[in-house]
Amino acid sequence: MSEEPFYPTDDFRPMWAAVWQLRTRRLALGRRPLLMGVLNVTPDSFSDGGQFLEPQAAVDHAWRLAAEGADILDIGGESTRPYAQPVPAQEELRRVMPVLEALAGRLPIPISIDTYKAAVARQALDAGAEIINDVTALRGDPAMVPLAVQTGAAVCLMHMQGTPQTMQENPQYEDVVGEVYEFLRRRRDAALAAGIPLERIAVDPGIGFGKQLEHNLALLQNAWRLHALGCPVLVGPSRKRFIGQVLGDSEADRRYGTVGAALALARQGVQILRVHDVAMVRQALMVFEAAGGLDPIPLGAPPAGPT
Ligand code: HH2
Repeated sequence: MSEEPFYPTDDFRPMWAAVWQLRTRRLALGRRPLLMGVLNVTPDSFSDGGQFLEPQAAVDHAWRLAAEGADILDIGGESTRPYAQPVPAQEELRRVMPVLEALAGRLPIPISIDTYKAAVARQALDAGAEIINDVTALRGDPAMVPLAVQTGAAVCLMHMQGTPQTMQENPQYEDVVGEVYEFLRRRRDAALAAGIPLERIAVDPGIGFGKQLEHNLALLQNAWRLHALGCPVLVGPSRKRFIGQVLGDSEADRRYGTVGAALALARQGVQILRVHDVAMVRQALMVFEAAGGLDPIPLGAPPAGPT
């Protein structure tokens, strides 16, 4: 990693990814991040577990997220929170497929399937999903890479140290930003070598996946460095534990802290944010942009004030 102090400016933008090619459409990536709305059809997700297990409740929530301005809907049927138990593919399919079938072809925004199991991704793609959001970065199931190649699905490659069952048992790094960067570079190159084009690949540092507070903060502060991989950068800070740790209050309402993280990431040109609270984050980002929050900071001394 470069040691020079550096802050991204508009001069740096031309090398950042400007589109994410999905299976059947292209998402234009602009200055303000797109929002991936989270829909967990699980009994045990860390912040919304059990809320959308009933298919109709999940479908209603999907429409609500789209109405609030989500650009992508991410549907998951297995929690990957620390210590969550894996569920068999059949159970994951039983949770997500009725929801996907009710939404596909109707919901105007593209659907992403949050799974590391090829059997789940295959059926979701058949039903109309456009993106495979794989928290194992396509390492969890050998059938996932060929599936992505054959279907032309877009992929999100996320960094995780360990597995959800082990990842919070004292995760260690010498240089978390450098190591996560290298991991994503290797996974990007493996995807490219297998035949997944660069424009279909997004990368994600995996906030909370095998990371302590200092690691999460270093990754949030340095997310802009991932632009050098040439792929859209996606980050999921939403309602995560680091927020309570920063606040020194494990009971705090983490939605406010999510907004703070989202603004810091937007400032660094992160193209996609995965969030539960779409309306709240979207409104904050729109006002942040209008107030100049995405403009380069003018360098040099401030003009002399009145004497
Ligand atoms: N975080 C979670 C799940 N999937 N995918 C990506 N690409 N990036 C993330 O940061 C990410 C993710 C965990 O959050 P959530 O879905 O709310 O919880 P759970 O895994 O308990 O369902």
